[in-house]
Amino acid sequence: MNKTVNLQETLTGLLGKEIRQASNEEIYGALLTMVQTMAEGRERADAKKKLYYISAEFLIGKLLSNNMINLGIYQEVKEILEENGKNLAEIEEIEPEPSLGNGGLGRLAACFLDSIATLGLAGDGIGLNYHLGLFKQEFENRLQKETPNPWITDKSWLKKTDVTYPVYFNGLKVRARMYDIEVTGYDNQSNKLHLFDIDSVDESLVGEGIAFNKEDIEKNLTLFLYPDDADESGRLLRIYQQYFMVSSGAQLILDECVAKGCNLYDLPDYAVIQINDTHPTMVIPELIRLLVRRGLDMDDAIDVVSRTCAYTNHTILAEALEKWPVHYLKKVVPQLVPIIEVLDDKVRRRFDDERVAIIDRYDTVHMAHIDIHYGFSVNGVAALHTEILKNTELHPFYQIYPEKFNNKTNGITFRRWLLHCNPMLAGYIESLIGNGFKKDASELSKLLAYKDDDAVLTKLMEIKHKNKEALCAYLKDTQGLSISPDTIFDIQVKRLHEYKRQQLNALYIIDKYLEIKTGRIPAAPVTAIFGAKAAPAYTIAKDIIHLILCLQEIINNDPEVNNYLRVVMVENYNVTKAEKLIPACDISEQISLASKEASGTGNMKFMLNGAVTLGTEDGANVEIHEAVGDDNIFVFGASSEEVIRHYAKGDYVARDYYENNPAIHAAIDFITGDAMLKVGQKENLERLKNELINKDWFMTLLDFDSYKETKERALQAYTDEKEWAKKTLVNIAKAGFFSSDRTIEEYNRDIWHLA
Ligand code: 26Q
Repeated sequence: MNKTVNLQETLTGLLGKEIRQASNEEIYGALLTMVQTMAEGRERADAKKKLYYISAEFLIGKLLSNNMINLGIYQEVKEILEENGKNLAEIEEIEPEPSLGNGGLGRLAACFLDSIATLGLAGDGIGLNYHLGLFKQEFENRLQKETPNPWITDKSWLKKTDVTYPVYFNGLKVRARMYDIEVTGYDNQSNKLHLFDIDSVDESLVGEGIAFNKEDIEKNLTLFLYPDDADESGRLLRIYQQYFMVSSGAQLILDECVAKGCNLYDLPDYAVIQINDTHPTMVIPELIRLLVRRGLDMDDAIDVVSRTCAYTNHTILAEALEKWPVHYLKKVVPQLVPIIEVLDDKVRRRFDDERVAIIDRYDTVHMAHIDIHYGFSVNGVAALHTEILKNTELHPFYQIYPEKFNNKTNGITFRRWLLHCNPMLAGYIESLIGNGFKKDASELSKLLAYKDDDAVLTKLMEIKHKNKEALCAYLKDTQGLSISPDTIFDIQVKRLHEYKRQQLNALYIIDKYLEIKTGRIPAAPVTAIFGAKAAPAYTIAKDIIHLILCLQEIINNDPEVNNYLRVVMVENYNVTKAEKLIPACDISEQISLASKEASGTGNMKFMLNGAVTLGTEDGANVEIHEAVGDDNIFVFGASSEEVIRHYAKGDYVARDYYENNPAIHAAIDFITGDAMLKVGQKENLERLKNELINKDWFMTLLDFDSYKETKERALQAYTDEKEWAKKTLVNIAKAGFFSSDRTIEEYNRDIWHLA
């Protein structure tokens, strides 16, 4: 690494003037150029075999500070700026956040790239360069409104390359161009994130909100991340995007392997392709097609590809499993259809079982089934999730290919989720146990030695309080909200989905509000904080946002209540906001219906920053529970077995709970009561109430009593400050397992086998 660079001189040279004289924008631009040059100048793993992590999403977050940390220049740059009267935090604000992902799956891909580079492995990302990314969320009349989120500015981390590939759709040829973003590992090498795009995309296509002409492919192909798939043209565009990504990616992979001397029969010795959920699944038939064109016979091509591709499953929600009608594929990528038919035919010859077919009797292609039959590895993302895949969701496949199934419990990069977002805590930890934990996260367990050290416990609570103060200032600044750092910060931030059950948290808040109104004061004052985007076409999810925003209005303005309870809904929750919220959290809400959250990764980020989990036995919560023990987590709710049994029997009836449980009855009735109708929309609130009583597919009411009782215990526990600080310490000390460095080492050991 280029440690000899004189940073001050370099910066002044790039600016063409003294730092003191430059604007923040100019300094941002100069820093970006300097960091990019340093990253490019770093070594790259030069191994025979390389991993390609192909994903429709890479939620990378802002890059400036993170890259400076990974290059080892953060502190020095910060000091140079300070000496010149400049503030790095203000300069960071200038950088737009690339919103190239929806949530967990995309953020996981970004953490993985960081760890792959940090571990010195040869591995690049392949994805799409969405110009407007995921929509930006604005609140208008307490409703979510979507607007475009342009992030590509003059000064950008994206580097345009000369690498281009032709991609053929039915009757339309486009030219894919590759853009690169440097991925800097921590104190190690740099890798690349390759993002494909076409030159003809036209941002002026966007009309009201995020509406655009979905049929003009040459202008809209990489305009947005996941256009609405509520209508057929949206679904077709999704297939265009996916094929564009995998066809460009497959051409890149073959080119790179051939350049290294690979004869195509040996592809698995040169490349391993990790398929991030089913969005890139078409890479399998596309590679087969390309290999056949280059002279392999079909059976050999299928064999080679099957030994190159591995698949990760991230969800067990039926509606999120991708299935495409054959006629859609015929319309967009007819060249793949005969190949998919061959793949289906081979399966049907081997197995007389409709459940494992690729093309079902309704002529629908099951994308995951392609991955499982024609990949060599299938992994889930947390222990419980993998067990559910093996025993329930993918059971027929597990019976056929038990050796393909394996678990890789998710992880997070500690560089971003501790060193960068919580420098005070990171610095304090270093003063106690040295800096080994930055490269070997398991060293965090050395903190356990301080479990009964009053001075350490006090200091941990002081740091938390400072982070809460910073969050208060930020929320005041950005949303004009007044909250107190002397209340418990209870935080639920994640995508809005019924299975994640933000509505359960909201019902609790209503219940608490009603209790306070009758004079029952909580053990400690609480600030309930939410952050969540809802898919634009997901009506009930948007109704839940409306409910929370109405509660924020009513409760925060009620002088009888607002000293004990306040509600905050953070606008446009994204990576940047997560970095401010997570270090300030006391109670981490991980309350999905057991069996539905594949893993969760926010749960790990909160734990690492010293929050205590209030959660169900779902996803990686189960492993967090095992790590910290019963005393350092608050667990509630029905088990995954119970939930799966209810679904099998169809015996959960929400209305019974509504009718027989007075607290539930009152909370639900409140949704359409006078106070709410004064500030909210009748149509939305009635629809939500009706959904909870008559459907409640994710069993909110089943867990209400248990949630309430457990949350009361958590609030009570907080009042014993020393005991709470101990829980905080144990959570941090036990977080080492959830480093993505550990996850990536396991992927490499069991699946990738890179040198
Ligand atoms: C599918 C079909 C049509 C349109 C959209 C989609 C679609 C898009 C995005 C389906 C799923 C996703 C994203 C899924 C996701 O983020 N899953 C999360 O992955 C995390 C990383 O493994 C887990 O921690 C979370 O538990 C899981 O919900």
